Amino acid sequence: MKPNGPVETGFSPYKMKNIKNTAKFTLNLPSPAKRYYCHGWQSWSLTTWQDINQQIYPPKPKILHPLQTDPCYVNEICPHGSWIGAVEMKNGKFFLLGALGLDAHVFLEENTLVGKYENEAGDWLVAEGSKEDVFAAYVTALQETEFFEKTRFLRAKTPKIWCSWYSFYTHISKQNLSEILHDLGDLPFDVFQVDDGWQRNIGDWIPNDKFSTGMDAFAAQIRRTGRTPGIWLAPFIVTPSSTLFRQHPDWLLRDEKQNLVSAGFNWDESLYALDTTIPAALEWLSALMQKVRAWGYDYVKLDFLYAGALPGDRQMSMTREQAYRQGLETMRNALGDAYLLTCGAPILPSLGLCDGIRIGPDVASHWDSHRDDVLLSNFAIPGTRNAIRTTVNRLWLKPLIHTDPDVAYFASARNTLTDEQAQMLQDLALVCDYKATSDNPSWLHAEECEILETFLNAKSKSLAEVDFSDAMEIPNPNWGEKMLGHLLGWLGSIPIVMKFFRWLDEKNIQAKLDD
Ligand code: 9PG
Repeated sequence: MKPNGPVETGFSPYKMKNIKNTAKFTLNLPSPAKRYYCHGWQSWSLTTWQDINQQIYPPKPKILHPLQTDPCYVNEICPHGSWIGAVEMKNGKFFLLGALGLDAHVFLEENTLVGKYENEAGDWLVAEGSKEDVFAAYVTALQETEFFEKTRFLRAKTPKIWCSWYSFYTHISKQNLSEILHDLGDLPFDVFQVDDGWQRNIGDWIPNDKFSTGMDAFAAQIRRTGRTPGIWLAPFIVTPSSTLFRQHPDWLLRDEKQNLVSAGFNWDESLYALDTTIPAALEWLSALMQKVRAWGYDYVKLDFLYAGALPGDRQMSMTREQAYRQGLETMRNALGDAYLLTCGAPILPSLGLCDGIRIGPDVASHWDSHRDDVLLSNFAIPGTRNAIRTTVNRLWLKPLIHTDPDVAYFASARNTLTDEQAQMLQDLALVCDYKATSDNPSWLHAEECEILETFLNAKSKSLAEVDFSDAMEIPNPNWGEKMLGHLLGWLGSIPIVMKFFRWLDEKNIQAKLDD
């Protein structure tokens, strides 16, 4: 890495400039900026316009850092983000510095935008102008990179999806999903997607007892209703209780001391990652994707993909995002012409290899949470306001890839969103032009069912038509809340406490299902 790259000072002469092969690029701003655009690393990571006078604290608990942020930069104090940084100046003008390669990060240090590649040198785009101009310039420059040699994956149409997650969570079975399949009637969904809950374990991608007749039989059942079968997997994650973990400890990502690299905590377990530079692991990934295609699934949601790009000491020498891309490309090739939706996925390294990408955290049947927002500063955790905020701030990606904002809600039962909040989420789907819901049709009143049908047939909306400002703010904790947050964050990093919170969530889900 060069110790010091070229330094650009002052305003124009350029409106847009390509900088070639530079490890560190510094752009001196003509005056202090008003707001900074922080771009999160993966689907769920916070993406927001940060007021220069506002501090955004690292999210808590720490145990979730690898799962929600780029753990390499989580403790940076200055405003920063992955691959791209932009500033809004007091005169209303914007400057943008964006990487045109992988493994890059941008920082605002006083009055300078600093872009750094982690290992090698790479290209940058600098743009100056209106907000629309600078993001459009970045999109155009990205389209000219090697990511887009494979443009065959930008399909003309986005599918309309019924997804099992936000009504059943892991409580799916052949029986309850068969009922939904029936109850959906003539509603114009293209895809019926089975989410988390069908598999034996995270790593053991074979059907569990709730799908004892096999995933191929269930795909055939979906197909008979005229819909495309969809399925969820988290192929880069391995949990300690899985058979894969026991059989292939040599496939797991390790650090320099040969300790396992944490990929966070979920499903009541520690998460670990596959090293996607290991040929045998790649073969396994390829065979897994061929298997789900052979079962009959033509829409595949690959989740928790960030695990493939965590920092670690990989078997073959390549950067972490190159390793991720190699793993994803292997699966893409094995999936053939199936629709591939990536989720929990690093944004830039996924471009060109998938059809769609989730561009925000999960929605939830609630708007916000004092615990998560104010005490824990965690804006990547499931919550409708968090989902809208990050998704709206990533809409510039739309010309590059299908942008999935997650599902919209139509049922007022088992849901605490106000009509306006539910409407905002529906409008977001129309702005993204990506429509999905998990609503159980039997929870919908006749009028809600009509609204759902109208939504599925509606044409897309432009960003200018909808006011998302209620979702944009980042709440600021006071001193007492910060202290309480530290205590809660510390407690939350103890697995048993996490398990307790999860037990509470589960009780809540069960109560809704029994209702
Ligand atoms: C299945 C789910 C759904 C969902 C995905 C993903 O921050 N978190 O702890 C966190 C947990 C789960 C999660 C996202 C974030 O959800 O986005 O649509 O498929 O997995 O387990």
